Amino acid sequence: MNFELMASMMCADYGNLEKEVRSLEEGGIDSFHIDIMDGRYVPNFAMSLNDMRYIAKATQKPLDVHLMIEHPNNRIQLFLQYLRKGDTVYIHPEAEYHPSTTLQSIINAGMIPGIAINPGTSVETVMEMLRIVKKVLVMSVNPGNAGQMYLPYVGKKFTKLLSMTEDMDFDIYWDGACSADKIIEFAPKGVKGFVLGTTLLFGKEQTYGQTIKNIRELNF
Ligand code: S6P
Ligand code: MG
Repeated sequence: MNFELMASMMCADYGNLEKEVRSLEEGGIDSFHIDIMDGRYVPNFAMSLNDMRYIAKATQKPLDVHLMIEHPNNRIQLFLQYLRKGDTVYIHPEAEYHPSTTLQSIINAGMIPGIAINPGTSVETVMEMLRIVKKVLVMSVNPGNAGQMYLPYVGKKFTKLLSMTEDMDFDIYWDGACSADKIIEFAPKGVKGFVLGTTLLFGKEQTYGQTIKNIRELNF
């Protein structure tokens, strides 16, 4: 089964960031998920511009930049200048007056445009944007922190979005409390990729390589 695995870098060991990047690459991760926070849109500061820059320099793998900041359009060029074609930038539509303008800036810079949908945000409110973006990051926890519980009511939203991907031409990605049983259930249904954090990848006894291999060998 073909699906992508992204490492949630806010969960990495910052005392050994270069080693973390290398181990994840060697372990077979597909891309690096970068959770940018401003302490306003979400009640936390996880990663910021320099963390993203450093990881962009440290790897040739794609970055998956998840902007949890107010009014991303005001600062979008700061981030885009350090990214490469093939990197993805997700914004939260509620954080912007004119999210389609911000998405257009991402497209114009050559990056892949995405939106992140909070657990409490309904598909209906972002419908038009589904025609603009290539990726939809469905949050299965409230944004701001790693290590939270999966919110079961989000399952129905995946089902709804999965029925729309072909007509509207976007792919669906999972962010938050991703466990093996979720991959087993949702990868065959068409969820294209999964952000791995403390639930499955970080802070475990086994190496990243062993965990990633086990996930790829899951029995569907
Ligand atoms: C949450 C953030 C996520 C987390 C990820 C961590 O605001 O967008 O990307 O880093 O959910 O994974 P876990 O398994 O600790 O929930
Ligand atoms: Mg995220």
